Amino acid sequence: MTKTLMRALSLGLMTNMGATLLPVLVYAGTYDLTVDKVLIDTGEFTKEGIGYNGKSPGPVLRFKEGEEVTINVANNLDETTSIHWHGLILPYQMDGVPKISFPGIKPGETFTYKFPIVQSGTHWFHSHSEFQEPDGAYGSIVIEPKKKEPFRFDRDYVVQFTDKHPHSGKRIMRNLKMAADYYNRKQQTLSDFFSDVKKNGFGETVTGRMDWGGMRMMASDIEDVQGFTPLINGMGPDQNWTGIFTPKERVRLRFINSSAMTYFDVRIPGLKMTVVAGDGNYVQPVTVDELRIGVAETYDVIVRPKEDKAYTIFGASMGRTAYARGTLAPREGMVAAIPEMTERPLLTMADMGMDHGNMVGMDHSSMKKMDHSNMKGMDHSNMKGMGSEEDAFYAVGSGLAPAAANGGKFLSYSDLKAQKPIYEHRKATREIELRLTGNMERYIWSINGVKYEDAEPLKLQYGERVRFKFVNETMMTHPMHLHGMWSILDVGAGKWNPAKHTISVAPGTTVYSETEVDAEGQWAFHCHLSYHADAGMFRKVVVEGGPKSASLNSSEEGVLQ
Ligand SMILES: [Cu+2]
Repeated sequence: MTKTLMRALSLGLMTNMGATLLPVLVYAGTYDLTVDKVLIDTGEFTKEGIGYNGKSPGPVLRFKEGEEVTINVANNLDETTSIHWHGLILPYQMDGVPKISFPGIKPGETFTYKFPIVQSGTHWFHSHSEFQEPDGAYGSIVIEPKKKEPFRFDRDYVVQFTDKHPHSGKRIMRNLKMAADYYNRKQQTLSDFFSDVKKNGFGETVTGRMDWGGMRMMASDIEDVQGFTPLINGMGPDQNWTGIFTPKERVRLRFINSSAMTYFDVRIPGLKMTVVAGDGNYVQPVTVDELRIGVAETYDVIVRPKEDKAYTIFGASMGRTAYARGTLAPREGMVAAIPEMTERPLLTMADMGMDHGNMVGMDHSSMKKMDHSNMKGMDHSNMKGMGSEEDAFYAVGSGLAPAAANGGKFLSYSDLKAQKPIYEHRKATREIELRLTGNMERYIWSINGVKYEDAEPLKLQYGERVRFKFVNETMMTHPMHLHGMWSILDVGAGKWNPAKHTISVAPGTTVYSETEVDAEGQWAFHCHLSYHADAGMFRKVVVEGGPKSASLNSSEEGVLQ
């Protein structure tokens, strides 16, 4: 593959405590990527897309913690491109967001990224220009740690999920703007209506329908872009990506969700998965039967297949309109049964924010200002709660609350505890409220009711610890991604709260994360659903007052992506 043209050990200089200059060895690697028009074949359809080094997904970039990387990115497209290194901590000029970090890479141009690798784990990279990412411009990153990993494994596979759509990203956005339900085929039908009447009675069903209409949403509106084929490492369900193992080996799977819009519920029937890392950071191991991976998140799991047989890696989309399928097998060509998808979830009144029993951070003070006047007579008692135990990161009674297909353990954010906290625990210096807002009918997505073009940058002070309060006032789940700095998710574990780069906020919930503002410059902060980000659920963040901030120009505004 492409990975390394030249790797060299170069000589660097480092000051040691006694002010003597001592030479130290610095590992430096040079990598070359081309950005190309490529052909994508999902097994169900073929389309033109965008990839790296002639393929989508692009290569797995393998770095070492402590390495100085030089990455030459040559743009062979006839439009501007960029690469954002998702989850990597680096100087903002290397972060790859056009108009925020740098001007972008023009057609025919080569841009050289150069930065130190200061972390380890599973990450990925993607274009931050236009709709190149949904069109296929992504790859994965595996960083080998300096120290021994805190768990054992014999094999190691990247398992990168994507949602390939026959339409180009541009066309999808045009269609969504024209009719927000353009791709939502699983709307409740008339026969659903009659079966609801049978179950719940006429009055309640009609009231329910009217409320849904008033919200401009359908109860089945969980995936606003349907009609895609889920891929694992670029392969559709029939193409069946396969990872080989020898029975009793410990296999590390690096799940990455590089989808434009799709959450996946991932399980491997017959195997338990031990989650050992989330978003590239080690967590205290937790063994589960199934997990939900939000768009842009990564999870590392260890599985131990003991039998000489094949196992299916099964990723059902959250709205159950499609599934990803791959295989773990002792030999090529072996297959296991493909399980049925569990029932498609329906949103409930709880997902509209009607339920008040919730809230992870225990702050009830700012429940959404919703108009409850038309809710009179609603009976909340028969709300469908799918999970057996409550997951604090879903509204009580939420139709989206996950449950393992085998009745076992489903991973919750509450299970994620840092293995070793990155920062000392301290009280946040201030709180910033970010209401996730939208108008589904016009396909406008925004933060605090203001879309990106109309918003002032969010200003943070270098050295402060900010507590973000995400209040989801929409009926969709939004994976919020802050660039350049960690988002320490408040799972109620104090100093053991896990550091993530992407925080999924379910409908009707309030979720808190804290950020140690330790990276000066200009950064992007946005929903990672491609079409929500483009529609305006996006902010520029400016970190002021850092050691080098005098040279920053925070006045340049730009429209995203
Ligand atoms: Cu969103």
